Amino acid sequence: MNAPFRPSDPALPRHDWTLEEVEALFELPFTELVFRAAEVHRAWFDPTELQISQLLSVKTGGCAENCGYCAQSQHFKTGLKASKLMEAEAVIAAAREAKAGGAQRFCMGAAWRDLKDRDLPKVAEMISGVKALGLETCATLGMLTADQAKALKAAGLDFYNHNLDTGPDYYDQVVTTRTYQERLDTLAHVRDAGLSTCCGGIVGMGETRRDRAGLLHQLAVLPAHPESLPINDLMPIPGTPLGGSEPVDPLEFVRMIAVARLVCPKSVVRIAAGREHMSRELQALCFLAGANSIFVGGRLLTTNNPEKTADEALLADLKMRPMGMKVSAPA
Ligand code: SAM
Ligand code: DTB
Ligand code: SF4
Repeated sequence: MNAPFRPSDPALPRHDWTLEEVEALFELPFTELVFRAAEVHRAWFDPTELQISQLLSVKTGGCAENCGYCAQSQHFKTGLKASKLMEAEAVIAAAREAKAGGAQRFCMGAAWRDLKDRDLPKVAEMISGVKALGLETCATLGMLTADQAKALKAAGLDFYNHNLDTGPDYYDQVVTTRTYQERLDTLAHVRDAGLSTCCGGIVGMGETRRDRAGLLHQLAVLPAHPESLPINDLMPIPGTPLGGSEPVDPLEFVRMIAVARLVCPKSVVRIAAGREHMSRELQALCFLAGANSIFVGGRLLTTNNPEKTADEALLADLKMRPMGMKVSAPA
């Protein structure tokens, strides 16, 4: 049998990318970049399909970290009301509703610097309850130890989200209460526990194109590319240091998606936060450039997301459908 790809095929995953190579992709003419990304997208995925996730903030606000973009940091006055960890039953009820609304994966987010062992039993109960509904499970709970990652896996967790957020050179402009290396360490525990990784970042925080390339380079040289790669367009939060950031050019956002697709060809690339302020045309261009996942439901963690009806109309108009759903036979 013939090998499906030549060794030099651009669709083959590589882990030896240099930062200069990633930067050079950003510099391609736009049409060339999007075309290349669309070709690679088709090598691994059906480009008419989208993975559908839904978020729930299971513990909101009061976080000890000082991430300059975040509504939930206790370092900034954002007017957000903090709340305690939700009861598992309420989380499972929300997941049931998300599933009925078409979500395939349910992602539980907590505003924690790190997971405390005392919270593990309740979190494990949520995860196993959501899993039992037949949903994929994802959690984002801050830093984990190796043992905590294993315990989450044993509870039925499929994905762990832990973003690198930006390139290593810009990181300390965004957050100073933790290091890049600490993020990488948690990602290693996640991989070692056999969990799938969800890891990406944010654009629109005043970073340069080199910083954006720096983030994607870091993801591309990980021992395993993240199974899920979320690209967030900053949701500016008044009261945070980055609340007044200049919005990033929408074409630059498309470039970010296309380069992510090229350097991590088998990753599911998500347009994560920011669709609320994106046109349908921009989203369609992102799907062409290799994005194949979205968050649905009118709410992300503390900010808004397009309403279900708007997304249903977008998918219908683009003739796209949820990943893995059978196309019905013509009558
Ligand atoms: N506390 C955990 C952590 O930081 O890993 C989990 C929750 S945190 C809110 C998850 C991710 O959401 C962040 O890493 C960041 O990439 C993204 N995020 C947070 N606030 C955002 C904003 N205002 N706009 C865009 N993305 C944001
Ligand atoms: C990710 O990359 N984006 C999501 C999820 N992973 C946890 C979070 C987006 C948060 C947007 C701002 C908010 O709603 O507070
Ligand atoms: Fe805390 Fe996560 Fe927000 Fe940073 S991004 S302040 S760690 S909730």
